[in-house]
Amino acid sequence: MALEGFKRRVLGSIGLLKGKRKVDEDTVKELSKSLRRALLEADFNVRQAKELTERIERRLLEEEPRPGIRLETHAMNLIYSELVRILGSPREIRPHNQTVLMVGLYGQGKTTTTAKLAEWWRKKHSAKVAVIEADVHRPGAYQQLSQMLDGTGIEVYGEPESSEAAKIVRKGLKQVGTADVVIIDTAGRDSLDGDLKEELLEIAEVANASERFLVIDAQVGQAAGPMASTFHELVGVTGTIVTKLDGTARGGGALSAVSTTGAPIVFVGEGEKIGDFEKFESDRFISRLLGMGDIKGLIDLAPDDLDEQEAMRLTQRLMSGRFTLTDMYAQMEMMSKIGTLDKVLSHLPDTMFGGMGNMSVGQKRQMQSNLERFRVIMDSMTQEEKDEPLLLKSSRIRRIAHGSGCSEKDVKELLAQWNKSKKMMRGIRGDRKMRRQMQSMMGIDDELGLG
Ligand SMILES: Nc1nc2c(ncn2[C@@H]2O[C@H](COP(=O)(O)OP(=O)(O)OP(=O)(O)O)[C@@H](O)[C@H]2O)c(=O)[nH]1
Ligand SMILES: [Mg+2]
Repeated sequence: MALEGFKRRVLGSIGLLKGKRKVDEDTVKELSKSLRRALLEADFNVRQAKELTERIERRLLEEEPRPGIRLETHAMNLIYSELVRILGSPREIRPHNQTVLMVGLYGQGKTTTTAKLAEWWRKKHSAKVAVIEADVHRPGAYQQLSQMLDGTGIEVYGEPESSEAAKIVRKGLKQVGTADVVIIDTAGRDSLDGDLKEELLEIAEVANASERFLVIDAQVGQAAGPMASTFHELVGVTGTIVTKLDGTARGGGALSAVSTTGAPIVFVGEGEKIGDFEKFESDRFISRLLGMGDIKGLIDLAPDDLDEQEAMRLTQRLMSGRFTLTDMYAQMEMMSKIGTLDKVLSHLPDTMFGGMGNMSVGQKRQMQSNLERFRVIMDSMTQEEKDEPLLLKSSRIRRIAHGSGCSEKDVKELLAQWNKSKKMMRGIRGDRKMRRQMQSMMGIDDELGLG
């Protein structure tokens, strides 16, 4: 089932609670049934769907929503946390004494991921990593892998002329003997037919790998479960890597794969370049799946002195419609505390903040340098001026420019930016859908007086 469908169905199930102040058993049963249907259509296996919905049912009946939180939001949070639970806590895989076998269907990103993973462990863990190209079917596979790893110093073993994959692996393992980690890339399969099955089994036997990673394209929907189960029977999958999460797909097929194999997602691929690779975090993934944006990711970027509460308070204030220079200042301060804007924006839903998530790198850089300048200027303002920027006529502007060592033009630019930001915030406020999305992400309800 297309992922949009999954999200729609989940929202539809939750919709059954609309307008209710308390849960009743009938509604919960109905919700659970509808949710189970959604999960089954998303290729969850029957047992898993049953367990999941039973837990949600129980929690809905037993747990009171936090004060001020609507029942629907409460249910969404429960579903979210249960889905996260299914994906499990991410496994820590130490790059030491490991042989990793990469398997997966044709074109899913195995070769690219082999290179990414090798580089990840080399760079982040200073591990001595080697790779073996055991794909004897894709022309140029060895070259593709070597090219990606060019300049990293990672050893690439391959025999482009050979057609005997298992032999390559045997020789390769000997050759790279002293490496901490050896990663083996294998041939893609259209489907797992006889010969290829045979070949993979042979490779698996020779490799005797400590980890078998299933590489799966985020776009794979319905087919993911059965596909994963075939590979699982063959090699015993121990970890899942989801690729192409930089695209529009949200990666729901991966959930079915994980629920079939029980092998947690360990890493995700987010682009074609070797560095476009991240350790997997289940809560971010589910947020994305349910279209909630990566707000958790945003909060995670914050250092210790910036807690979730503060982030929420700010969001609330921004959405309240008041938007003084002080608010903009707080927003800037938070963003600069959190890190570079670039990092922040990449974690927001594309449409949020008037499409800021879509800004080009150049635009983002420009904004970053503006922010720094603005901050200096604002330090020369009185509190009253920051609260009521409309007070800032030419004599005050002159004074502030002088005090901050900037030009009057700079000060005017800041005011123009404030005007623009204010409009943008109004835009968000006026956009009901966006507002709701933001509020539900933050666990904020309409009743809290945001209207
Ligand atoms: N955007 C994006 N593209 C990716 C990602 N991972 C792989 N690709 C692209 O997907 C295509 C296929 O990737 P490969 O690594 O060759 O896939 P493969 O599974 O080795 O393919 P075969 O060897 O033919 O089975 C290439 O064009 C990659 O650049 C990713 O995370 N994001
Ligand atoms: Mg390949």
